[in-house]
Order: sequence, then structure tokens, then C-alpha cells
Amino acid sequence: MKKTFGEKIKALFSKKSSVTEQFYEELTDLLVEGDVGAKAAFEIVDELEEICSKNKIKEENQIIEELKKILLSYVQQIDLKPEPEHQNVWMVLGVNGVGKTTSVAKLAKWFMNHGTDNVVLASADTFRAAAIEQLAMHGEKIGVRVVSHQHGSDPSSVVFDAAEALKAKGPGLVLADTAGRLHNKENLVRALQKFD
Ligand SMILES: Nc1nc2c(ncn2[C@@H]2O[C@H](COP(=O)(O)OP(=O)(O)O)[C@@H](O)[C@H]2O)c(=O)[nH]1
Ligand SMILES: [Mg+2]
Repeated sequence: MKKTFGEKIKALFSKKSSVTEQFYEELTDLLVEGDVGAKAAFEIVDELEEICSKNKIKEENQIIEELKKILLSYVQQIDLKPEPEHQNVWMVLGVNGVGKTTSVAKLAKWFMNHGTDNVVLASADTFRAAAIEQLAMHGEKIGVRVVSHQHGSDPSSVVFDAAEALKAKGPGLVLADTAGRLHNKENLVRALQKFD
């Protein structure tokens, strides 16, 4: 079976000749493979290398503890919960390819497994031809309703219809996939304000 990210890290640390230049290179590769991002992976490993050399840390367990501390400093926690008595409408924004559509499906599954029965996905990326199909496939896989219109249609009307579909069954959560937008391009995000 394919090793998980955590298992690969453990395997790397349990190698005999742990702390060599190659060890740090392999750790960098593992972090990149584990979706950390190349820039952050280099920063993390540089920091680890510096701390370990400064404090003469050679013990495997101590290195793991230092790595954990560094990784934790990168983690941001937010308490994301739909308000239970309300119809919540959440939009997922971000540049192309960042994982919006996938995250919409993951969030839906997570909230469905954690007490939100009424979940509707809104296929509001009407810009990219395959996006509607992509979300429909995810929806089918996780057993959640997906509201979509034609390719090229007005995204806010998709969200409106999804909110109506949600409302018919009471409180719950609409998760709206959107077309890739630079969230710092205010005018593009503003075009979505109709969703309110
Ligand atoms: N490795 C990895 N790939 C991901 C993850 N989330 C999405 N992807 C992949 O990244 C690509 C873009 O994801 P997508 O959800 O379509 O991004 P969008 O353009 O923001 O909607 C797809 O090939 C996904 O399978 C993730 O958490 N890890
Ligand atoms: Mg997408």
C-alpha cells in the first residue's frame, strides 16, 4: 500500500545515518510531495538545519520535535462551522488550480459527516467548461445535491438557485465553487457581491 506523508517522514527519520546533507534534501522532497510548497519546504528545512546545528541536535526524536515546532508555526487554525439554525452560503475563492473545486467537495463531505445534513453545492464556476462536470462528479461520489446552470451563465443565479434548493429543506449549507479569481482583484470579487 502507498505510504502516507506521515509514514514517509517516519521512515526517513528511522534511517540509520540520519542527519546528513542527503537527509535534509530528502526531507525537503517529502515536504514538497506532501503539498507544503517548494518555497516553504526550503524555508522549513533551512530553519531546521540551522536550529539543529546551533543546538548540536543529533538525536532523531529531538529533530522530529524541532520539525514539529516549525511546522506548527505555519499552521493557521480557523473555527469554520455553519450556523446550525441558518441557511449558510459560503463561497470558495482563489486563483486557478489552487484546489477550490476539490475543497468544495471535501468541505461538503466533512460537514455532512459532522452534523450538517442539508448541504447543497453550487456550480458557480460557469467560466471553465469542465468545472460543472468536475463538481457534478464529486457531488455524485459523496452523495450531495449539486445545482448547476449552463456553461457561461450568471454565477450569482446559480448560487441563488442553490440557496433556494437549500431553503426548501430548512437550515444548512451552500458551498459555492467559483471560477479562478485573484482575490486581490477587487472588481472581480465585487462582481460576486450579488450573492449576498
Ligand atoms: N496533491 C493535491 N492535489 C490536489 C489537492 N486539491 C486539489 N488537487 C488537485 O489540484 C488540481 C486542481 O484542483 P481543483 O480543485 O480543480 O482547483 P481549482 O481550479 O481551484 O478548482 C486537480 O488536479 C486536483 O486533483 C490537494 O489537497 N492535494
Ligand atoms: Mg475549479
